Amino acid sequence: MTKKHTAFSGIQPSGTLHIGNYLGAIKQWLPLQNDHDCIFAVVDYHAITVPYQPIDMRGRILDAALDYLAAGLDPKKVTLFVQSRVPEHTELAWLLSTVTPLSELHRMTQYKEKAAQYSAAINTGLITYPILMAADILLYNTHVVPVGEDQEQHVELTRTIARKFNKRFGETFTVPKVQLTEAKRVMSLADPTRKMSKSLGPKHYVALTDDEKTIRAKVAKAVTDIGGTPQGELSPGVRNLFMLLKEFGQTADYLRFENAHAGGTIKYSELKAAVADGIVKHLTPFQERRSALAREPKKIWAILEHGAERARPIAQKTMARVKQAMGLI
Ligand code: AQP
Repeated sequence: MTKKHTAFSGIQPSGTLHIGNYLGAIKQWLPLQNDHDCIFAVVDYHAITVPYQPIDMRGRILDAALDYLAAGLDPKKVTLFVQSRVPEHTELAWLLSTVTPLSELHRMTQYKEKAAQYSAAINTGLITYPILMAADILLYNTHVVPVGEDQEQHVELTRTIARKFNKRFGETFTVPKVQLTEAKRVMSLADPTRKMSKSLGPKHYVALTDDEKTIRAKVAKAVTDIGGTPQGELSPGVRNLFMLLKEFGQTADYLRFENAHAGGTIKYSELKAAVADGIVKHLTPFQERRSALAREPKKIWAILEHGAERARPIAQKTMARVKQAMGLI
């Protein structure tokens, strides 16, 4: 029997998950759980690289876990855990930092964006973040990393780190590959030239937990034509709405609006209504499952603890191999 390939991914408990996180990451985790060894983490150590309130953190971790489970991850099939419950993540990150060129970290787009966003509070963790992410991935002998496009550069760096380590200390790590979805970069509703992000603020995203009224209001206000779009091309906002319709709506509606756009008869208010209908229809059962799960927080913490117990021995085995390769044991 051939060994199953491993998939690893994570999401930061840095606020409400949104439809960008869902379409770019979580949606592709669902089929993977049937034919891969899946290890999915709530990466809390990553979330503390930007300002946050300690009192909120436990609740945010629980929220992220609820989102995973309500989206359809089956804890019997996948290993779900909180990153800080497996100390080998930070231990490996230190060892990997000794083979990671500092120049590579300075090149990372996410670092540059976050450093600009939090310019008054740039800490070292913000720049070493990709090394911790490489450790997250490499600890589990990961083959595929299903993420959104914004994380592609970090996975590329993980590959570089793995190759450098293998070259210097002998074959130790599996070199992982990134896996992207069709909706790999969902754009902000309020500023469609930027990626939909939790930290941009609520008007920029549709949260997985937004109620129908909020969803309709946010989509109705989505920016469409901003001028400067070349003739015959879709503006970033309209392209984003079409992508959302493709993901959440009916094919017949998509084709109808595509024709209307080509013929110059499209009404954006109608396009937005169809997009909102699709999102509401999709999120309603998700929110029902989430509410039911939220009634039993102890069960969710137990699932996460059980996941950490499953992850730990794999991580420990990798650490032993790494330390041996480096001459530390
Ligand atoms: N807009 C997006 N489109 C597609 N995929 C996305 N992802 C995030 N935004 C989009 C993917 O979701 C996964 C988890 O992301 P994360 O929470 O770990 O960090 P992030 O990429 O930094 O997400 P946010 O919303 O932008 O958070 P903040 O504002 O806190 O930084 C990843 O696979 C990511 O690619």
